[in-house]
Amino acid sequence: MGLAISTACENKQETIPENYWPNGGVTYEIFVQSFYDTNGDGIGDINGVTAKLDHVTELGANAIWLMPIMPSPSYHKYDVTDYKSIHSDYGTMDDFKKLLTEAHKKDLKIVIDLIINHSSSQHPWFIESKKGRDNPYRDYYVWAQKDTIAQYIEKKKITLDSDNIRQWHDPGLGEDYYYGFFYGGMPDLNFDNPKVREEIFEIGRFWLEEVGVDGFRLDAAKHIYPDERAKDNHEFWKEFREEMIKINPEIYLVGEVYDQKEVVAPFLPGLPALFNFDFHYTLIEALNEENGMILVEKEKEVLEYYSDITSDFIDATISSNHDQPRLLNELDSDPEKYKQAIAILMTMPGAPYIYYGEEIGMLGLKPDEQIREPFLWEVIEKDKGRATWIDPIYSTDQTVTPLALQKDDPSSFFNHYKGLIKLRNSTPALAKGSLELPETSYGKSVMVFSRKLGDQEVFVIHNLGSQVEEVVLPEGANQEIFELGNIEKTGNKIRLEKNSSIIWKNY
Ligand SMILES: [Ca+2]
Repeated sequence: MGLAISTACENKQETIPENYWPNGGVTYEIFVQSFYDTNGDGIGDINGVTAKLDHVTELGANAIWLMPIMPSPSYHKYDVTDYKSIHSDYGTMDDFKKLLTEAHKKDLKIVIDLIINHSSSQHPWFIESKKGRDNPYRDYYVWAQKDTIAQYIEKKKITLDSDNIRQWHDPGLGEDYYYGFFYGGMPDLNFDNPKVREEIFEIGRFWLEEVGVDGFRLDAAKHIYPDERAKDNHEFWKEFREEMIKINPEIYLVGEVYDQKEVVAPFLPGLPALFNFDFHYTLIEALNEENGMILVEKEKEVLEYYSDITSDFIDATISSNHDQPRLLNELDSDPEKYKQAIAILMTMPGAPYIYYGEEIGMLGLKPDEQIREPFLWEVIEKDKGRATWIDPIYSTDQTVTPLALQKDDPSSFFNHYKGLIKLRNSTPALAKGSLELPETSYGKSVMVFSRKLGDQEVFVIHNLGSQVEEVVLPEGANQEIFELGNIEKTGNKIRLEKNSSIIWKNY
């Protein structure tokens, strides 16, 4: 034991550890449609992502998650009509392959959204399936006779991630209804059919092997089978992972299981990374209720709960995403709370996700289109690539400072994000360390924890409140590495004003 410690001391790590991503790295989520338009049609495109890779590397992210890029009749593209090509609004497969090449040159990974729970009702499979009971594609979807599902047709309960009350839909062609969890335009695929499973595995192989993506974000992963068949869901994803590992042993799979940790955790053996929605909601609650320890305690609980199932997991923390109101709106549009929220995200365990536009403080509230507004690269007169497919309501030049201007302002959101990500990337204990809770108690609005990796320890204190808090310098805190807001230090006494934060390391 003594030997191990002294060896570690001699090799003090100050750089990013090997295999850093995806375990502790930062992923940047892009809605291509609103990102950067290169051909002047008003719609962001794949070439626009390629053109702006330097933005992602400057920010310090290690990977990009692209929201759906496949052909689809909807602007959001979560209902696919062709699983093996690129939406023509976004460009071509060649454009996409070029993006992969350029991203990989910059050591950026590319993860794409894969939507397999359902297809579009305009997918050729469904068009065939609707034709009748004898059609070879009939069993690609879930059909039932009206009489056998009578009690479900009138059901009234909605779930967390669908406003849809009735999951059975009448195609208007006779007695049979089809199942579509989200709505009638998204019929659920029938995973009891081995042919469907093989089609899906084949789609995965195509993107991994022939195209060369680094992984998938699996949409609606909880709904492959209905809720009462949870075990079948878990087993399906294990099988999917096994099939994908055959092509790329380092494949990254991150799943969307929109639920509490008890429901989320059993998916880990199949989906080693899962979004931590508890983190998102608790982060907002902690800041708005000025409750210092609620997030630390919740996160500790989640990590312990996950660890009981497997040690092989990635906690994909999120501060917001394309389905949530913009984070700044959730925090009363208070820039100090917002900056602290990011300081918290970047100092807590996990592999954080940043939703595009967050780094410049974009705004947005439901409906969903308005939380997916065009990125502001430059002041509008000079912004060559600004998307115009939608009129922004919340993120305009009057409310959001475009990126180009923020770059020159040391106190901008962009430089705040950039500074924190850099700190995280250069401090291994912050990226991959354990989460240690304090033994003593502090004021209600004080968040205190430390992160340990090997012999490195990082001490973090945030005052989430609007009132001044005083704390004592933690033992072992030798070198200050970050400060946010107004802080006064007198000897070992630290005085933290509203939404201020301070971080030290032991060496
Ligand atoms: Ca375009």
